Amino acid sequence: MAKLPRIAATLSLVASLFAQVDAISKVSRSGRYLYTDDGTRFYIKGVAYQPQGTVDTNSAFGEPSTFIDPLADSDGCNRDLPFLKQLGVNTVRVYSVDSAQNHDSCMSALSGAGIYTIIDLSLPLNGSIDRTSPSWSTNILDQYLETINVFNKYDNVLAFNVGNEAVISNTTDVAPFIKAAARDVRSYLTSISSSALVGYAAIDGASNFRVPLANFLSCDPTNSNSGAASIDLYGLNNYEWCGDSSFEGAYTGVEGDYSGYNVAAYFSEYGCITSPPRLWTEVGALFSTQMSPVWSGGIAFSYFPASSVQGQFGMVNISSDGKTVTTSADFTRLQSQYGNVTSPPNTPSGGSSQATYPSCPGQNSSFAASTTLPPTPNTDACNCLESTLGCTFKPPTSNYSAVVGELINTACGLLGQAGATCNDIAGNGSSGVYGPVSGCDPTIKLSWSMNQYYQLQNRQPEACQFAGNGSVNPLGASGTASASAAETSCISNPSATFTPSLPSGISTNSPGSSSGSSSGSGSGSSGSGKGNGAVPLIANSQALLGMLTIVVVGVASGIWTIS
Ligand SMILES: *[C@@H]1O[C@H](CO)[C@@H](O)[C@H](O)[C@H]1NC(C)=O
Ligand SMILES: *[C@@H]1O[C@H](CO)[C@@H](O)[C@H](O)[C@H]1NC(C)=O
Ligand SMILES: *[C@@H]1O[C@H](CO)[C@@H](O)[C@H](O)[C@H]1NC(C)=O
Ligand SMILES: *[C@@H]1O[C@H](CO)[C@@H](O)[C@H](O)[C@H]1NC(C)=O
Ligand SMILES: *[C@@H]1O[C@H](CO)[C@@H](O)[C@H](O)[C@H]1NC(C)=O
Ligand SMILES: *[C@@H]1O[C@H](CO)[C@@H](O)[C@H](O)[C@H]1NC(C)=O
Ligand SMILES: *[C@@H]1O[C@H](CO)[C@@H](O)[C@H](O)[C@H]1NC(C)=O
Ligand SMILES: CC(=O)N[C@H]1CO[C@H](CO)[C@@H](O)[C@@H]1O
Repeated sequence: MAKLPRIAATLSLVASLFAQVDAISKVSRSGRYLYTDDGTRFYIKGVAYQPQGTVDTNSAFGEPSTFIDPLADSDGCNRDLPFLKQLGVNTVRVYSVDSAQNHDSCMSALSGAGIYTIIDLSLPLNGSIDRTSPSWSTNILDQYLETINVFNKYDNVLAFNVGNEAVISNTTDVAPFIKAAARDVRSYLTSISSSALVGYAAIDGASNFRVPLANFLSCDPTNSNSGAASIDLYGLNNYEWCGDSSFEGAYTGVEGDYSGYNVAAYFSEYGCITSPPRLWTEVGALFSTQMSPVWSGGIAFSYFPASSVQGQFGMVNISSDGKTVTTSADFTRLQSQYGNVTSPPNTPSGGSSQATYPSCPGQNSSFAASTTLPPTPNTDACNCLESTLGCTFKPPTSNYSAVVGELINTACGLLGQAGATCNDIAGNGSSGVYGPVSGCDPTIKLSWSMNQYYQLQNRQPEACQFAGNGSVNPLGASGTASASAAETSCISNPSATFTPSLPSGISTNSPGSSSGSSSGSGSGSSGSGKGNGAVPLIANSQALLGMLTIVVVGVASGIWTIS
């Protein structure tokens, strides 16, 4: 983690918001542990803090299709703050935030109460790396950077998570996309002198994929002990301790699995509900010398009501007028347990841990991730390419997310019939092969595939119709050779990694209390045709029309999942 101080302007802004209280300490990682500025080990004593969105009933993991940003709801924060203080938490985890909203009030209130935030950068559906058809593309990168940009001015952001449960046992080929996201987010944070940690929250499961995944996310693919593509903070969503278990009964496995781990680790969710009542006796174990060599605390799930097929996880109810909080016995028991965590083990002392970044785990039948990562999504290169296309996607409505996948399916099917492929827009985290256009926005991938077909059909106007979704660009390339040359010219270094920057038009002076962020900012639609409706997707290069569902516009990976 960069040790650079936050910029002075940021400090003075935040300090002025609550000059009466001591500023919250910066937390940084040294090796596998977290420390506050005075060198004391920092443990996450946290609770998940997000009202549950509308659950997508098509989702195997109970993932929501909408979200409510709790950090943009100042009344809600004011209502909840006394209860968060009562619970004794020092951290809340928030699963999705809206970068177009103002978060000053909540963030200041939390900071004033000594409460850090762990912010997940993903959004439901189109705003996350899709585990069924992953890509690390400009639309997701831009969304992540916009959120970071908005939260960078606050002094109580502990970490930004680049994903939650995106990698499951049979989708370990998604891991390179997550690691690329961590690499680019880390690089961006360094460029803006942010000390926030880069995190990922992993699903629990068999150790034969869970452990290599953890090692993969914190390894150095270049074998030079570099942390450039490493996470800082590994989260495990762990529900193993049920009822009144014991360290021996619940946690010896995970303690052993991560005993040699090189970066900080915590339980990004915990709190089993299968043997009610929840006694929260795992808190005693988690903050003991048995667990402290590996773990730096955890996030109890969940403050707000949250239901899964397993049952109800919430600890409070909110009245229908949104004004009153009713706490449950669950809440009281967790409060009592957290209240007893007064001085968790303070070893090793600050600064004594050296960062090491081991080589990456090899591929085998239970772990498919290649150490060749996707390149940094390159907006300029993608926009350049788009301008050269002779046939492009012209969305008939602003709500085109549903049709993009279907149309890529159609276009790639036509290309397959014509003996061509969609390889250039595809990426494969198992082979480590990423097409030059694979990091572009889905709409540009679609335009690319429409144009390929149009060029192959000798630019007959009807080859660009796509039932009214295509539009001929008279200035575009004429001929397949010309199109190919234009692509090579625009995307001159298809495997480049670099420090990404905010999309143009986004101010680095993030929305302040007075500027009133307009709904047109943030991840809304922009002139370049990205934004609203962009969906992560992939095309199978060999598919033939009518034989396969080529494009999987799948359920977004783990925005909020309860395993
Ligand atoms: C992976 O497993 C899930 C269930 O755990 C299943 O729904 C999904 O279809 C599987 N995906 C693949 C690519 O096999
Ligand atoms: C694959 O390698 C990992 C270590 O990276 C190991 O934990 C796992 O058991 C291996 N899987 C198989 C099927 O051997
Ligand atoms: C919250 O509401 C649910 C559903 O009505 C109820 O089962 C539960 O007991 C309530 N909890 C509290 C703390 O009031
Ligand atoms: C907290 O500590 C007090 C004093 O040691 C003890 O009496 C109490 O049982 C503990 N509470 C829990 C929930 O462990
Ligand atoms: C967009 O279209 C999809 C599919 O046609 C539909 O499910 C969704 O509700 C629409 N969204 C809006 C905001 O109109
Ligand atoms: C990705 O590459 C692997 C290894 O080359 C291959 O087995 C797999 O079929 C490819 N996946 C797709 C979706 O093409
Ligand atoms: C665009 O493509 C979609 C999906 O194939 C199709 O339903 C629609 O009719 C097409 N045309 C227009 C004008 O939307
Ligand atoms: C990155 C992105 O495309 N985000 C969009 C996802 O969908 C929502 C709702 O339609 C839009 O508001 C976002 O801009």
